[in-house]
Order: sequence, then C-alpha cells, then structure tokens
Amino acid sequence: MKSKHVYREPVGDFSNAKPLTLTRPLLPAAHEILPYLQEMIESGWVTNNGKYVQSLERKLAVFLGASEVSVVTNGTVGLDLAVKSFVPDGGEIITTAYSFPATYHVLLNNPKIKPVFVDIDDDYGLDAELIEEQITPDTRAILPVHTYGYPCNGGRIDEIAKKHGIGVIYDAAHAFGVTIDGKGISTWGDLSVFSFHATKVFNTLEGGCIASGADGQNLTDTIRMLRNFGIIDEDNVGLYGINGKMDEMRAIFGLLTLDLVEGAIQRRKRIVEGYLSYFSDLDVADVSIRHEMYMKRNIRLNYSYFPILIRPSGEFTRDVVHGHLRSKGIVVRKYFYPTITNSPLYSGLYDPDRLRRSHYASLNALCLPVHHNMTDEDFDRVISEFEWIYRKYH
Ligand code: T4K
Repeated sequence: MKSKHVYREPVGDFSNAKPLTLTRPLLPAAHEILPYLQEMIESGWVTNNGKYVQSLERKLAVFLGASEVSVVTNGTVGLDLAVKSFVPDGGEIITTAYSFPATYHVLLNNPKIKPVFVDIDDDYGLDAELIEEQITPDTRAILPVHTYGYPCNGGRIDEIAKKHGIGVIYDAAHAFGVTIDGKGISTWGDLSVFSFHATKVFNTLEGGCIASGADGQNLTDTIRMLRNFGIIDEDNVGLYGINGKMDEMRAIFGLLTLDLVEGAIQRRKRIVEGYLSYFSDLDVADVSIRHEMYMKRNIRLNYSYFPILIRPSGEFTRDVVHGHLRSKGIVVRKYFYPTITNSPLYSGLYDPDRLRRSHYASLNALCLPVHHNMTDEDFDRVISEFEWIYRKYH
C-alpha cells in the first residue's frame, strides 16, 4: 500500500535541545511533601503498616474499584507474592513470552512453578484463543499482561479460567487507571498486580500493589502475612515470607501523587492523539486501528506507553529508527527486547515459531516518549526526527 503521507517540514532547530526522556516521574511539589515528612519524623513511625500506608491502601481501593488493595515494595515482589499466595503448591502457569523480564522471572525463579508460554494477539496481550490447548491437569493459573496499558482479552480469559477451575493473576504493571465500561481493570480475574515504579503513570518512586478482583478469593490476609516475612503471629511463621513492605515516605508520595493522576492521563492522551494523527497516514507503522477498537469497546486507556510496530522495508528497520532518535537525544525504548525468544540464555528452550507474534513484536516494536511533562515542542521534535529518518529510506 502506498502511503498518503505528505512530507512535513521540520518545525524547528532542535540541535541544542536537552535529552528527551521516554517518560518522567509524576511528582508532587516539594513544599506539599514537607509537612507530611515532618509529621512522620515527629511520630517516629516510618514503616511496618503505618498510617500513611493504610490510608493509601484505602484510597487505592476506591480509585481502582478493587475490593482490597495491599501495597508492596515494588511490582516484581507483588507478582511474586500474588503467585505464592494463589498457587502455594506450585504447578503450571500459562503466561506471555512478550513482557518485561519481571513477569517471566517471577515464574522461572520459583522452583515449584512451570511457566507455559503462549503467543500474543494483535493487541500485544496473551492470545485467549490459544490458551485452552495448553491447559493440562497441572495448570493452576493464567498470568496475562495488560501490555503497554492495553487491556488484554480479559473477559474471555476469565471465562476460560472459570470453565477449567483455575485462577487468573493479571500483570497490570502498565494499566493503572485503565477502566472498562467505567469499572477499574482490576475487577477482572482474581488478583491484579500494579507497578508504582517512577516510570509508571502513577508512582511511589518504587512500589506496587496487589488488588483483589470481584471474582477473587480474599487473599489479602495471606498477602499481608507474606509481605511481612511470613509472620503469622509471635509464635508462627508461614512459608515463603519476604520483606515486601512499603514505607511511610513512599506512601506519602503516593497519597499526594494520586491527586495528580487524572491530569497526567489527559496530557498523555493529547500527546498520543498527536502521534496517532501523524502515524495513521504512514504506511510503515501499525498503530491506529487498536485505538479505535478500544474506543468502541468503551475502554479508557491510560496512555502509559506509545508503541509503534515498524514494518521493516529494506534498510528501514526498528533498530535504524531507534539508533537515529537516540543519536538525537530522544530516548526511545525497544520494549520488549530481548524477550524469551531472543534472549541468548533462553534461546534453545522456546520455539520462536510457536511464539511467532511475540518474536515479531520484540524485533519491531518501539516505544516513543510520552509523559505529562512533554511539551508541544518536544512532540514536534520526535516527529521531525522520525520524519527525517523515514525520508532517508523512502
Ligand atoms: N511487569 C511488567 C509488565 C513491567 O513492565 C514491570 C516493570 C514489572 C512487571 C515490574 O514492576 P517493578 O518491579 O519495576 O515495579 C523500567 C522500569 O524500571 C520498570 O518498572 C518497568 N516495568 C519497565 C518497563 O521500565 P527501564 O530500565 O527500562 O527504565 P529506565 O531507567 O531506562 O527509564 C526509562 C525512562 O524513564 C528513561 O527515559 C528515563 C526516565 N526516568 C527514569 C527514572 C527511573 C526518569 O525520568 N526518572 C527516573 O527516576 O525499566
């Protein structure tokens, strides 16, 4: 197909521009934090289920529409605790090969768990139609990822899990604030794990939470026990405990940042709309169809990432675009490369043919900068440099 694209002149001279980061942490003003820090210091209570942690958990439950929320020290520990609380005796867990290493390392690091990798669909999520053929008597749960904040086919995945009497733990690291028909995404499945890393739409510097879904068993007591070294009471300790707690200072950051999230999502949305209008005319990258589909399904996105899937043509490849933008101080990331099919450590173990779409995406996806602090000039700079490299090869 020939591009309808019309050449767009660079809109400025960016030769002296500062590096443009992929994202920026959403942070409260220092003067807003100080009174809370002073109060925390005077109280002498700085961690171990303090009042700010409890307050953050209550507010997050409302914001996310979850029945219970347990905050943890980061999303990776959250995934680990979710798996250990839900599947204490081990077994097979069906998951995606296309994700950040945290997702599959939590499974591979657990000697009782055997991960079973299934390919992705067009929306970068676990392909629901390929799940059933991998279910065996040893399957205990499905671990899908809402990759880039695009909800995977959760309704269908929940249906399959119910039919087979197994659980669903969603890796919702990217999906904070995403809603479906006005309901928070953590209403799907048994548990959803969010990351509150500095690079996420909502952050507590480092952090995360486990939210219980509408269908979920109430695992909150177990999760809170496990995140506190597995201590049940003074005389009893449970298996698998770890120090997964969040401290009071990060909870304070979280409480203040929560008020800023909606505004940040709106700003991200504007940037993404700009990208969509540029890329929809270009025949080199897939982007726009998915966004229209989400609008039709009444899904509110959080615009946490803006991935484009570059169709390689001749010498025009994802890596060439990546190299050019990076050389111009624009931080783009090859999320998710390497992944299980192209990481040398795992290469002989998983068949790239069975994970064909995951493999293709890992070779061709590129995430462009998007964040609440991005200016219109920053946006123009990304487009101008993309345009330059596109023109060089077309
Ligand atoms: N599941 C999934 C699907 C995940 O993607 C992740 C994490 C997890 C689970 C585990 O959650 P956590 O345990 O992390 O809570 C980042 C994050 O460290 C990681 O949280 C995230 N996913 C992953 C996708 O991205 P890097 O190493 O690629 O980030 P980095 O340091 O290159 O930063 C990216 C951009 O952000 C740069 O342009 C710089 C900017 N930045 C970064 C930091 C840390 C800032 O401007 N300020 C900052 O403080 O991993």
